[in-house]
Amino acid sequence: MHIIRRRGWEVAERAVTPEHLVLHRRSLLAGATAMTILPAMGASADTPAVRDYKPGRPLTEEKYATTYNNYYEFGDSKDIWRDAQALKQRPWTIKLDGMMKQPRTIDIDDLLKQVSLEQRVYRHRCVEAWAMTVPWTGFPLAALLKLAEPLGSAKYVVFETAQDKVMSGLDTPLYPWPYVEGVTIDEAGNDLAFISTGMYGKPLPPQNGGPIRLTLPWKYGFKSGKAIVKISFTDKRPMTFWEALGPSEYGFWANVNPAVPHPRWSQATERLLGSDERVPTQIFNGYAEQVAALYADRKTEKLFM
Ligand SMILES: Nc1nc2c(c(=O)[nH]1)N[C@H]1C(S)=C(S)[C@@H](COP(=O)(O)O)O[C@H]1N2
Ligand SMILES: [Mo]
Repeated sequence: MHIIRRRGWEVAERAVTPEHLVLHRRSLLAGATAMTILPAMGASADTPAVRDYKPGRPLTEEKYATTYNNYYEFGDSKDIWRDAQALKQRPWTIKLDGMMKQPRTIDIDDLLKQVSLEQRVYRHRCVEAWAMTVPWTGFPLAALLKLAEPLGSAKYVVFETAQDKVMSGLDTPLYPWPYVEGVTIDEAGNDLAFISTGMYGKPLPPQNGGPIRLTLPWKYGFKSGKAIVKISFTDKRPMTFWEALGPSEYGFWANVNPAVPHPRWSQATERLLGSDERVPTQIFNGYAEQVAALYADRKTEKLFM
């Protein structure tokens, strides 16, 4: 059974879901479940209760979220979605290694059997000052930590993403491939930290990071690595792809903050994909209540770049 859990940070369903998505919601969710978990299961998805959370934004239309992408492995244009279809989504394995109880490689479908899927509507804020609001399907990163059993001495979780022959961008030697991102163990355990395997009630499209990506809604989008192939536990802070490229522009923490401009542009507002509307950017992308405590003892770090 596919249970949709709703919590305080989620945006009220009615406020964010265009009519046609509400109507097809049950079948879409059933579809995603069938594709990723139990092929024989019937459509038993519960329609979630509509609760009166603070007003959200409209969901970004699927056609915009799936055709305007950042995915440097496929090049530095936003128009990579066709090329990304060449990335095979199965078989797919993820190597778990480093400071953990039993390093191993797991098949994505075995992993999916060991977690319960849920849907979360999150705002996504790219450091380039565009934003989208997406219904993701997936599971909490905390559930993966529980399976992996990191040692008490591990302080960071590092995500390495795919390098495949269909990715023409890998030929650009300018970039420090592979794409690597990381968070602290505490950040990884926060309730908001999510692993996405679906979007809009369907399997995650390759251009959005299928078959499996990170989703960290309070950080700039580049922290959310696509097409994860390796997850490591370490006591050393990793050098990440964007920090290696431009340490004065992209740091390790990369928490969203409208008051801290990028060296080359303001972060005060953001453009909503699919419209020309600009809206104010919020600290921690509006998720301060859930994540601010993570940084209480880190006041001397460059938390917002
Ligand atoms: N492997 C990989 N992951 C990546 C990127 C990338 O270039 N390669 N770009 C990041 C950036 S900058 C953003 S804004 C988001 C974009 O996700 P979307 O295309 O699903 O909107 O993916 C992030 N994850
Ligand atoms: Mo981004």
